[in-house]
Amino acid sequence: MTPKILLVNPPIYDFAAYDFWLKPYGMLTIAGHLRGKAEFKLFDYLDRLHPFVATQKGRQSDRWGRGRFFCKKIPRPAALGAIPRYYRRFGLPRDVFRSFLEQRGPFDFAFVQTTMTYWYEGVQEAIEDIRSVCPQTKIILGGNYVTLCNSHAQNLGADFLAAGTNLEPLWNYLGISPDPKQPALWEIYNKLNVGVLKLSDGCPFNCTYCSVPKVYGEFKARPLERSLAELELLCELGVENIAFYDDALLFDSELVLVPFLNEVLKRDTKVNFHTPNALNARFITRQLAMLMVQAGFKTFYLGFESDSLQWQKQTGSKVLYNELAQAASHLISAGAEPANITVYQILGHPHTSTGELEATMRFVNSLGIRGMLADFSPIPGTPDGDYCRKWVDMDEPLLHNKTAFPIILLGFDETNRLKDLQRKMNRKLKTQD
Ligand code: B12
Ligand code: SF4
Repeated sequence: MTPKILLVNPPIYDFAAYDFWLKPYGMLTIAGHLRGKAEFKLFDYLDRLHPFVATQKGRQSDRWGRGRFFCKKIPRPAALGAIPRYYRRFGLPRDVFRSFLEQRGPFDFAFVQTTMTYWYEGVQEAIEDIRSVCPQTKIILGGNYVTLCNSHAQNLGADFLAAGTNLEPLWNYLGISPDPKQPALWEIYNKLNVGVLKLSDGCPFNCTYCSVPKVYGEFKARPLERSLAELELLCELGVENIAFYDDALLFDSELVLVPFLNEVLKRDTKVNFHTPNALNARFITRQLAMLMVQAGFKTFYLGFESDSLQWQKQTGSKVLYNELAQAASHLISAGAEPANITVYQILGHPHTSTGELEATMRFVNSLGIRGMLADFSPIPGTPDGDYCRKWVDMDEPLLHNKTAFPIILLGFDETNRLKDLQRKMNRKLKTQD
């Protein structure tokens, strides 16, 4: 008999959350590998095209498909009690999920996506509801939280944890053999305007604040044919905006991104591409910038963190200030709108001084492009995350929260001052968003 599998993307409990092209891509990828071998149902609490959200005010998408989630204020959990900001639950209401379970259940398995380590409260809520309405269902968790906080995740009450990238134990548990040539299961959405692609896994760098090198190992390209089939599927479903979730989208571009984009142009595919997970400016040549703009890239997020050479050297030398300046100039000459080029600068990193951060902000501003403060989230198992045990209990994932950590390190007033300064600098650019 074909097994019945429920796919769940849980609600988010956090100080802030915004639909910045958020999709449960790991889970959809796994479900895609099982296409035709199971009967799937999806409940995505963060789906802003769900009929419930359509009835709410102010939830419409911007021109690139981003927007605000439905949310409710809730009390802060004890671990975050000292952070003076409102805490919220983002996503569809709990009773909408419970009636979905009553009407569509029972299920043999439930896959639950986990993402940020500090979002586990939403995962806990979803597990509780599945357990109470469909007690026979075997609950399977996978994704970042399970991989980085495995022993914590074991206490959440799931039946199976799919940690890391080796999926053999999962296929054995399900008793189904996968077809890895299949694209992600995007057709499970009733309505879709945003999609995600990932052309590669891993990253050749080894930044001291990042978990990717340890989790994914060496950089590897994904099969081009599968990515092109996935792009075609997304376009057939009416998707207009696609975000890349690659960690090193521009690495080995002659072998990975360039052939993909050449094919996009050859097929005359009309879609807007976005890079919320940051590009490495070092790899943006004049030619690559032109190809990206021509193929439909609309927003460019560049990972910079700091203009200090000392800081870069200490953390992995990802990118240097002159490389950022050159990339910005190539992108602008290629026709990218300066207002759509944004540079991430790390706020609340334990080795960055406030003076250094302000200098970085001024440098980025002098290039005529936008800066965005990327609040530092300490990640367990990374050198910088482990160093943060000096300030927080890293065994409590709520304390990896990106809003909380800079406040704990720098104080509330100083964090707000830096955020205001960034807003002022961006306003001065006199560019439109
Ligand atoms: C895309 C991405 C984002 C997106 C949002 C993604 C989302 N849907 O929410 C954006 C750009 C918005 C983002 C923002 C941030 N991110 Co981010 N992001 C990622 C990235 C690149 C992918 C996450 C993802 O979707 N993975 C799923 C897919 C793409 O992975 P996959 O390889 O196909 O999955 C395989 C397995 O893992 C498994 N699997 C995965 N999911 C599932 C689910 C099930 C059910 C099963 C069975 C299996 C399974 O199967 C797959 C096949 O092999 C990761 C790094 C990484 N490579 O994982 C960082 C990462 C999750 N982000 C991180 C960070 C630090 C951030 C920011 C804090 C950065 C900042 N300072 O602003 C913010 C936080 C945002 C917030 N609101 O709090 C950290 C984690 C932090 C933490 N404490 O958890 C990571 C790990 C990167 C890092 N530096 O180490 N991020
Ligand atoms: S370049 Fe980016 S993905 Fe790679 S290790 Fe550094 S922060 Fe992580």
